[in-house]
Amino acid sequence: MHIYEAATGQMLATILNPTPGSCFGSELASSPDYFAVSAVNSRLMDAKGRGSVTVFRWSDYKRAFSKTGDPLMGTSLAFTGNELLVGTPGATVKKGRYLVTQAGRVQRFELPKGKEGAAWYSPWLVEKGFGMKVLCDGGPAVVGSAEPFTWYPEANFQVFDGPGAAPRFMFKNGGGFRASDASLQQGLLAIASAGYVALVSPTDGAVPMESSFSVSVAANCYALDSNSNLFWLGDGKLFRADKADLGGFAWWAHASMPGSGAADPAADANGNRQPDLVDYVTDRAGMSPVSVSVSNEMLAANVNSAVPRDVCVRIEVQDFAGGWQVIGSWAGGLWLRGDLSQGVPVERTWAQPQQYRVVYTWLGREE
Ligand SMILES: [Ca+2]
Repeated sequence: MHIYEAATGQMLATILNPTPGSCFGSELASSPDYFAVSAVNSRLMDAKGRGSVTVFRWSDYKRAFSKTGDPLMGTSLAFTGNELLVGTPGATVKKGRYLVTQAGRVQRFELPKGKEGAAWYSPWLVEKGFGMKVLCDGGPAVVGSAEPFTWYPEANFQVFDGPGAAPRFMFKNGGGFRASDASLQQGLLAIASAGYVALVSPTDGAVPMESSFSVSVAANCYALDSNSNLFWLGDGKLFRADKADLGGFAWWAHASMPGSGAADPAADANGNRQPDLVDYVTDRAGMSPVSVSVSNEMLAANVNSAVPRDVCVRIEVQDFAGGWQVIGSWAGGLWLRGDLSQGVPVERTWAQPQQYRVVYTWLGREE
């Protein structure tokens, strides 16, 4: 394995394979102080032999510790704050008096010496694809389980909040879901399958985007840049979207929570310090998505077509008993009831001017 200076291309060091005959360098991971190199014995699920993982110090490229295990040990690697997570699909594990084959596991080794903590397993234990992916970007760790070698593949992703934590099931798609690749950046998990990419929040499982592509070109590449531009490749094209524009109200509210990195204080249109429908519509549609004018005898309203499609706009007027009556509603770019853009007659006296209000309703699923 060779180490290069990225800026100059100069080769800094060469590390020889400590276990000749193995695929040293099959997976890599790096933290500020350490880097890990795995030597998966074979990519085939019926592999014989041993896999291994070695951790080196960046300061002198010397070995910190090395671990050996099942053939596919080190198929995935990820550093957390003070641990290295090592995924081993198809691992054989001891459960009481029995040996369970094809369980899959994620081992946790503490830095710097490699003291082993309690491993993570699938809640179903026997799930040989468990550990195919291990991802961490500072928050909870995500373990991907995929069985891409079967004719009827299934994949799922589980979240582990910390040492000793039970898995929190997060994302699963239907049969045939291969999860050919996955990555975790800026608090968003991207999962690629053939012709399909999904973005998922590992915090609560909110899905801001699921895209499918018309042909079988894999959506196999995605990146988030520092300006929250999201890029993904699919259908032979490079797509770009602003992370803030993804998804409907559920995702917007999620992304606007403090600490998410996506909150914009200026987006609190109604000043109640909470992300809500009014803020959402204002943020997505512009400052004045609905304008209402009242003359002596007519009320007219114009709704900006940029109002999100998961929001229904209702215009209500107060009747003389003090109640509110819907006189027009608008959703998905259409007036559903009463075309207020043409103006409708309203009851109005000098003694009691008629009041109106604009009400937003979310058309999404309540959870
Ligand atoms: Ca608000």
